Amino acid sequence: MRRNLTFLILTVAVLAGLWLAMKPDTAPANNAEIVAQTQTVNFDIVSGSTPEPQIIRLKIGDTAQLNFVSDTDAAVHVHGVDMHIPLSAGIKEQREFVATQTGRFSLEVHDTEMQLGTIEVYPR
Ligand SMILES: [Cu+2]
Repeated sequence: MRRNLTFLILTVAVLAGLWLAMKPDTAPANNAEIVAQTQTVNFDIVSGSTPEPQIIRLKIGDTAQLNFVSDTDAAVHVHGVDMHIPLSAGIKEQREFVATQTGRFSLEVHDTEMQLGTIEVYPR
């Protein structure tokens, strides 16, 4: 009888230990994925170009804050959306690109046809 009781207590202890060790993580899921993000991207254009094209990765609903400074007058075009950004030498221009459709949108300096980068928009 006493042996049965010991066995029962041991069994319960082992099961309780297993449950504690294996219970699912109840911490809330990381919800950063579902919160829209804003990225700031700076383009310092010298003689119509930048050192290397930038890749900006967004998900639907995200925003890219685009900051431009050019040492010469220039015009930047974001292909695929109707965004033209005239730049005056030395004057900072800011534009918000809100990701409303998936795709790849290249940024180009029109006079020099230099690629400043590409905005890639992915589904959320
Ligand atoms: Cu263009």
